[in-house]
Amino acid sequence: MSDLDSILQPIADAIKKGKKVTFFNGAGISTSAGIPDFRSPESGLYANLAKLNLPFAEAVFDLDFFMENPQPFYTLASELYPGSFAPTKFHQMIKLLQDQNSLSRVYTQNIDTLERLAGVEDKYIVEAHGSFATNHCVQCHSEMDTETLKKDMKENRIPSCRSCEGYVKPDIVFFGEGLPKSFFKTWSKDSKHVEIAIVAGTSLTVQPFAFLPSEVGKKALRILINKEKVGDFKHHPRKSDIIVLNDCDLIAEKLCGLLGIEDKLNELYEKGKSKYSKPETKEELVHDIEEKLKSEANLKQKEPSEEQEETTPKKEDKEEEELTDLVDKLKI
Ligand code: CNA
Repeated sequence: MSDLDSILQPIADAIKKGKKVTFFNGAGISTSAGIPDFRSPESGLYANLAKLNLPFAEAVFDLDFFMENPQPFYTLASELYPGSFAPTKFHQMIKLLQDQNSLSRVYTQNIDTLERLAGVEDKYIVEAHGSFATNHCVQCHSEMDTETLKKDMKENRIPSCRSCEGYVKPDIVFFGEGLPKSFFKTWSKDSKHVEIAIVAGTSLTVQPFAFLPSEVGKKALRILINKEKVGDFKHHPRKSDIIVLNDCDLIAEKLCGLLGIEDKLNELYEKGKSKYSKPETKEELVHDIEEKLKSEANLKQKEPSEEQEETTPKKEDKEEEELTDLVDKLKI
């Protein structure tokens, strides 16, 4: 048994005994999907924002700054927008724990929706810092649907409100904004009942989220999976804490190995990768096109009946949509 396995064994044992896991996730669980975190010294967003000409790094997510100049946010958003990133092994581990009834809740600071894309159900997820799923005008608060927002972004326009012309912003929480009410409501119910707390890929610097691990009951088993010691694990460690300074995906592999679900993890991960990732090589591209042609051939075999034709979207529309997706993928 490797050193890592023996460090992780108590977690696997607790899960096998029926204890449930509550996750506290940060940007570090998504870096292997290709989404930079904020604070990693060389690869993080804050280290690479020079091109946006910001007065200070956090300005890109600052509400007052956005109201004056939304361009830097939208430049960044066009790079980070969900759709072309696949869930990581860590996300898929969460899904597997859900499937075996070992998941209690997922508190995430991430706005990339990768937990959802991995198949974690809505009832388990608390997106503490919001997500790109909905959008509102910062002036009159009218909602803008995501297709309209994406169309504006694609055509290099700052999405603006069709009623008052104010700037529209996806409902991710900026500095200067409050967290969703659901976050506080769910946490007030959950905090005393956490059995296993896995804190992963976060610098634990953004409040109030950063407080959560310190608020779990003394009987809870707390685990930090991160590249560095952070927050309560650094300043007020508990005797039973497990601290693993390592890569999130590697730890997901190891823990799933100890739980006997490593094959399932690899299978889910490969499936997710082929569904969401941009092709990186010619071979992957050819594979994507072959898959598309296969599914088109299947569609042709199952020509809809007249009755169905009235209710289902037009085939040409669907084909155009699929083709647009493919063209997006080709932009590598
Ligand atoms: P952060 O402050 O950038 O910290 C990330 C932490 O993860 C650091 O301590 C890193 O050392 C660690 N880390 C990075 N990669 C790995 C890895 N592969 N394995 C283990 N540890 C790793 O990010 P936080 O989430 O703590 O900060 C909160 C902000 C970041 C939230 O408001 C988010 O909205 C925001 N954010 C989200 C995303 C996303 O949705 N993917 C991306 C960038 C920023």
